Amino acid sequence: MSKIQLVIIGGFLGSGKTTSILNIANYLIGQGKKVGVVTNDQGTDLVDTNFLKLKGLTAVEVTDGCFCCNFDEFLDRIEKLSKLNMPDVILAEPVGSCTDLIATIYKPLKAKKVQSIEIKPFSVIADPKRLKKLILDKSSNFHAEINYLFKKQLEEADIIALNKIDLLSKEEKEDLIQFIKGNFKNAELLAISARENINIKQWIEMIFTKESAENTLDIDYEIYGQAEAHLGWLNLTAAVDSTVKIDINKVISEISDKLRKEFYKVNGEIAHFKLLAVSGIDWAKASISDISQQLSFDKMAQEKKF
Ligand SMILES: Nc1nc2c(ncn2[C@@H]2O[C@H](COP(=O)(O)OP(=O)(O)OP(=O)(O)O)[C@@H](O)[C@H]2O)c(=O)[nH]1
Ligand SMILES: [Mg+2]
Repeated sequence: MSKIQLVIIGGFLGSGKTTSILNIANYLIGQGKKVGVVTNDQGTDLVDTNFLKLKGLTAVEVTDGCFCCNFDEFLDRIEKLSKLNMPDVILAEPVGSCTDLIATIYKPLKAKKVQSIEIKPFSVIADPKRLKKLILDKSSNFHAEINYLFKKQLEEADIIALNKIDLLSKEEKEDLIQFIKGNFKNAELLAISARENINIKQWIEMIFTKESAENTLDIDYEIYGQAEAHLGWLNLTAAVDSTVKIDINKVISEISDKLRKEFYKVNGEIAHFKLLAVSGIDWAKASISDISQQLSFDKMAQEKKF
C-alpha cells in the first residue's frame, strides 16, 4: 500500500496558510491526486474548515489547541481522513501561533514509526507586511514575545514561502528576500502569491522532491507561552433571522469596520480577523490580517443589493 504524503504548512496567523492549502489542493487534484485537509485552530466549527468544505475539499479539524499539544488527536484525524477518502496527500495547517513542530510532530511520527505516513518538508509562510512591521521596522503594537514566536516559526522551516508578493513593489520584495536569506539560512526561500497563484507549482515541486532537514529549535517555552498568552482568541457564531433580504457582503463589511475602529481606539493589533457568512443561497468570506490593512474578501456573495 502506498504511503500517505503528509504536508504541513505553518506560519503566523493570517499569513496565508488556508489560501495556500486550497491552491495546492486544487493543483494536486488537477494532477489526479486525492487530497484531504486537517485544519487546526482554537475553538470549534472553524472558519477555515467550513471555507475549505464550501470549496469542495474534504476537511477535518483538530480544535481547541494546536496539533503539537494534541499529537494523538492529530493522528486520529489522519486516520479519519484515510477512512473518508483514502487520500494520497494530506495537507495540514497548524494554529498560526504554533511553533516547535519538528520536535512535536515530525520527530514523534518518526519515533512511532507510523508506516502509513511519509512526512514532507515543513513549509512556513511569512506575510511580508507583518515581517517588515515585526522584525525590520519594529513598528508593531504586538508584544516583544510575539516577535520572538514569529522568528522561531521561521527558524524551523525547511521552506520559507514569502507570500502576498502581489502587494509588494519590486524593491520591497528584494529587501525582504535579502533579509530572509541573511537571517534564516536553514531554509529554502520562495517568493509566492497564494492568492494570485504565483510560484505555487515551484513550491509544490520543492515540497515533493526535498526531504525535511528537521531543524530542531532552541526555544524558550516560557517566552513562547507568554507570546501565546498575549494573543486573545474570540470565536463567535451568530444566526440572523429576517423577513427582508440581507446583503451579507455588507454585513461583513459593517462588522469589520466597527471592529477595526474599536481596535484603533485601544491601540490594539489584529492578528487575524476572519468572518464567514452563509445565507440560504450563497456565502461570503473576508479577512483582516493586520490592523493597517483593509478588509479583503476571499469570496463575495453574488446576491444583488436590495
Ligand atoms: N493579496 C494577497 N492576499 C492573500 C494572499 N494569500 C492570502 N491572502 C489573504 O490573506 C488573508 C489571510 O489568509 P488565510 O489563508 O486565511 O491565512 P491563514 O494563515 O490561514 O490564517 P489563520 O488560519 O487565521 O492563521 C485572506 O484574506 C487571504 O485572502 C496573497 O498571496 N495575496
Ligand atoms: Mg487558516
